[in-house]
Amino acid sequence: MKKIATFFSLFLLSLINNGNAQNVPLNLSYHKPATQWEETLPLGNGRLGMMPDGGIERENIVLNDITLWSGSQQDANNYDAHKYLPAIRQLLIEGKNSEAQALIDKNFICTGKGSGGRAYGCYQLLADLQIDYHYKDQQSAAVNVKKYHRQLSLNTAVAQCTYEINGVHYKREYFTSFAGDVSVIKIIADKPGQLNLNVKISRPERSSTNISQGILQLTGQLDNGTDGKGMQFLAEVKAITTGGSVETGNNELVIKNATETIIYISAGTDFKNPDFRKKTDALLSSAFRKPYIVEKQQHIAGYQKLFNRLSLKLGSKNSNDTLATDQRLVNFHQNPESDLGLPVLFFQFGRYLAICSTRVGLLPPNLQGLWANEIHTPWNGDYHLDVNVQMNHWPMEVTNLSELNLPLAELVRGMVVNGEKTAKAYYEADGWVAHVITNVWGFTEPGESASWGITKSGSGWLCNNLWEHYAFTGDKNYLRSIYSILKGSAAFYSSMLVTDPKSGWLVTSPSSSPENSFYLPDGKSASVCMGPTIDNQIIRELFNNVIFASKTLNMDEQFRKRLETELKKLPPAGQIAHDGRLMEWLEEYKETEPQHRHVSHLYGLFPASLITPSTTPALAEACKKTLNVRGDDGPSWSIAYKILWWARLEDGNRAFKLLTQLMRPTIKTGMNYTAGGGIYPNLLSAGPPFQIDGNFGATAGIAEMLIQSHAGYIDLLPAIPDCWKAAGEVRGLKARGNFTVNMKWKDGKVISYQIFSPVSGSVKVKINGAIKDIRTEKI
Ligand code: FUC
Repeated sequence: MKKIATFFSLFLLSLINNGNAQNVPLNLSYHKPATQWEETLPLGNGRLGMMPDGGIERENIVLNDITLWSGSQQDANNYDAHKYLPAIRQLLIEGKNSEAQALIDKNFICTGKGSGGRAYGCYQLLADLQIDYHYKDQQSAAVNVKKYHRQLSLNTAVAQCTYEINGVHYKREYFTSFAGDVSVIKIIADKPGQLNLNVKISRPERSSTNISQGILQLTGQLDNGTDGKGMQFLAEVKAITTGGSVETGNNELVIKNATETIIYISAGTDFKNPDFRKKTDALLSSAFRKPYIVEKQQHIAGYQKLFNRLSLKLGSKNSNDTLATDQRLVNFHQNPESDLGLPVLFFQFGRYLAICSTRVGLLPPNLQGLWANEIHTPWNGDYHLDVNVQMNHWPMEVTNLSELNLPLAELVRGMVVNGEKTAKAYYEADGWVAHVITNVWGFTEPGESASWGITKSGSGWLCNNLWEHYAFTGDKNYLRSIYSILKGSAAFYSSMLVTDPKSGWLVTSPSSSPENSFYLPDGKSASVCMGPTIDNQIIRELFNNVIFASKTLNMDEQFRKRLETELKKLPPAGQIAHDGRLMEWLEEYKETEPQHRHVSHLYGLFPASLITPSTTPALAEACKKTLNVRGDDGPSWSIAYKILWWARLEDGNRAFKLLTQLMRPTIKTGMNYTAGGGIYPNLLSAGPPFQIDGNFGATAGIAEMLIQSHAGYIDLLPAIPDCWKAAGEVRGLKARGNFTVNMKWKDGKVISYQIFSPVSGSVKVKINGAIKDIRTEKI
């Protein structure tokens, strides 16, 4: 009976999978094992990550758990800071920015060491799993490897590695299960008794391993920054075999003469999960009781529920997909128009990474998603609030992964209590604020250096992400649930704005334009200023959103009126400098680094829609000039942002040029702030080092070339480059207002389309240059 039920459920699953099948196979493939971490294949199920290198004699597999953070909750607010606020503001009014900056460094930053402190913590790798493979004749094995192939299927979220040695075919299959919440590795030989291997687990520090009842365990506790007793973690490894045996050796599993083995890895931490040991045990034991094929099918079905919502095809055939991916990257770099399949793969890889690096109820993707191979992940692997974590979420709505925005909303909700303390301590202000960085512990204080740490658009910018989920879904219950967060953020800005004596506008003070600096008339340089353009734009957008929300939810009339009055006194969405560029600051300062990677004052163009070519053409022109002077280089995230801006400026060819710039092959890992970017052989994006925002930003950028919906209508193919015009098809893009869009095009013209909505009605759509009222189809 049980067998029949299993068969039936497999049959049903196969029907579902086929029903949604993506017609294009989407594979990352390679003809050799990875030689550096940036060539390994990222697998993840929103919590657990695994990156196998496919080694033939020794394989290293980096394991991750997205919750594994050192540090702890701390109060780094300087409660005396507000006493210095009047003096800092006065210095800024007098044009003494560098003196104001010095005073901030002395009295107006966080207490302790900020992002460099043990309590702030960092995201870390969980462990390294090491598998040593022993072949009959080890020496000849190394030289007699044939038909080596390693791949990651984006259609199934399963990685594979196959090869042949001395007439034996070996196959490994890896996945981080979306069903059983464990990592699984199956290793098969096509001749009996050929598998001999040892499995070990380790991490560079703060852990111990042991074996109990055939289970290899790694346990430890990270530093919390105070008494050392921080987050606890556990990873368990168990192997089962067909034929042969599993023995336990010196802290290792020894598999002898097997034909097939399946390795299960279960892991957890005590982050909001005091019962983690029990849960880790339970996940492990239910995994190895389930037939492998069922686990795999359920995994694929769980993953495809999200992934299969969208398919994209450029051109009439997908060329070059039999080539190794690293070779494809090289070819694409030389001749970007020769492989229309690679941008599709790269686009879908961004969606894959989103699905794999976050899940509802858990954490948003950090600077590296959930993949880290070090104890000290670059920039602590944290959440940067001056573009990076926001960019990680830009593809979520438009590429039909809406619920993956919710973990960010929950992270933000968790920041509010400390953000209220920060608002009081520094500004004696209402509401809540976050500056430039946060972690899983709710850090909201200014950073440890005035030059970058005083930026205070972090909380307002996060509210844009929270808002977009509402704009795309129209979900009023969700709006109600985030209203107090938005209102608290608006209340902060509203109560801390000051009047700029020169212009009479209400502006922030002190603040900065993220990470950038300028020359003062006396030749000195400074970062700290009043009313940088990004603050003005963020506050304008936030106030408008809160006003709209309070009307929609029919509440808070008094507060709404206050914002309406203040809105009239805010600086405009942008000012144009004498050289025709958009001004980054209230004053026409000369920037110290004209090609700076941040172009924060174009926030109004994207993600906001305060500047558009049709409503504010002069400002849009000024944005173009700004971008031309800034240049097209930078870390991958900066290039990805430029794709989005050029897409909003409706220049598809320039957006495509930037995409090709972003997709330069690289293997560089040394930190570079200024130029370079690039894509590693495993398609992860480089700052360098690896930083995932470039992937997410590029996926959002490609979507923005195909569809836009910020100007009161849906625009089909607003910025399609010439080389994509011949033919294409996309199914499942989303537009604001909860519309789902399918379309086909030929020679740059939309030739068929369908717009779906949960309610029947009509919507304005710009098709081939004309805006029409289109009846929607009911989902
Ligand atoms: C921002 C950027 C850097 C880097 C860091 C993680 O501060 O300016 O380039 O991406 O975040």
